[in-house]
Amino acid sequence: MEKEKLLIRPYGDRKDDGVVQISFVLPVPASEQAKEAAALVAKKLGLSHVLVSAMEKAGEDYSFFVVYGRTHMQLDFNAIEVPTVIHRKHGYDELNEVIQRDLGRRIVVVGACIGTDSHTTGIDAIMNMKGFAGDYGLERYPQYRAINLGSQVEPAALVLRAKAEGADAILVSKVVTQRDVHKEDARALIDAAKQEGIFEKTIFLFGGPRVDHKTALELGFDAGFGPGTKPSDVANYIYYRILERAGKIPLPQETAHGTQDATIAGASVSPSGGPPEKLGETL
Ligand code: B12
Repeated sequence: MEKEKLLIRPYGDRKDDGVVQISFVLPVPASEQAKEAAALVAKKLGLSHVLVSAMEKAGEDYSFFVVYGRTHMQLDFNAIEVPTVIHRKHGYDELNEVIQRDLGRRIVVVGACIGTDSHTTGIDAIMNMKGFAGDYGLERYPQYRAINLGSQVEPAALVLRAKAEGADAILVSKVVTQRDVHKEDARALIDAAKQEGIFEKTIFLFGGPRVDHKTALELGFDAGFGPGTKPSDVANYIYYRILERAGKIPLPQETAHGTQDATIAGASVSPSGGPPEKLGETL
């Protein structure tokens, strides 16, 4: 069914005034000429009522600007569809119980922050015992065997370790995204997994502050997890993905593996416009 249009535009003071704030650096020293250049940048971006509200020196021969202006664009919010990771969710004890009941073994996961990226906090938040935001990490789950290789791990090395451990899932973290290095490394990992013959049978999770589910799917992963992800989301997702691959629960979306994914488009999950439904607390 065609959804009713919901036209929106940004606002700062009054609804629909179109006011936005942008900030950027210009490679010239701060001066009245530089300030005018900043205003021109905003106008060339299509803004009207431009106001340069701050100009600061940002190193030798560079200046930083904060500029206000009005945009006249609007968009139909209801026409936006974003693939979102949706999964059923059990509490900690219950998840351990259902894994034991349905799989009769521990789930093995191997994770790392790959490439030259030295940020360990993201992968640690998901895998380490302590976890994140009051949510236990995978190491804490008796039904998970979680092997965290840390940071600066070559994609091929992560794949080889996962293969040696017979991992159900590979957890990849990328925090640095300069020059799209996160995508480059993610592709290298998927290529290595294909070469080692474990692509089809392994679940691939991609996470990081600038990672989203859509990008992860495009790169050949099963799912993408961004900022605020809790380890319990990951623990539940992997369990359901294993069941699904075993044909135990039918779910709607195709993945790079040609199997159904535990993911559905957020927009169609929640036609009421409310938050996506987390299905039942119990099976
Ligand atoms: C702490 C930090 C560092 C520490 C890292 C310490 C450590 N042990 O990790 C140090 C000081 C070492 C560092 C170094 C650098 N940093 Co730094 N760093 C940060 C900082 C301040 C916080 C990052 C953080 O800890 N976040 C907290 C964690 C918990 O959040 P998260 O990573 O998003 O993880 C969550 C989700 O994304 C998700 N998730 C993440 N991974 C995964 C994986 C899976 C499988 C799943 C399911 C989920 C998941 O779950 C997590 C929990 O919800 C950020 C800026 C910021 N405020 O974000 C810059 C930042 C990330 N750093 C940055 C940069 C550029 C660097 C350096 C390259 C700087 C330099 N020129 O040397 C170096 C890295 C060098 C290298 N070889 O990698 C940039 C990255 C820019 C970009 N887009 O590429 C940032 C954004 C700062 C900035 N604004 O410029 N950094």
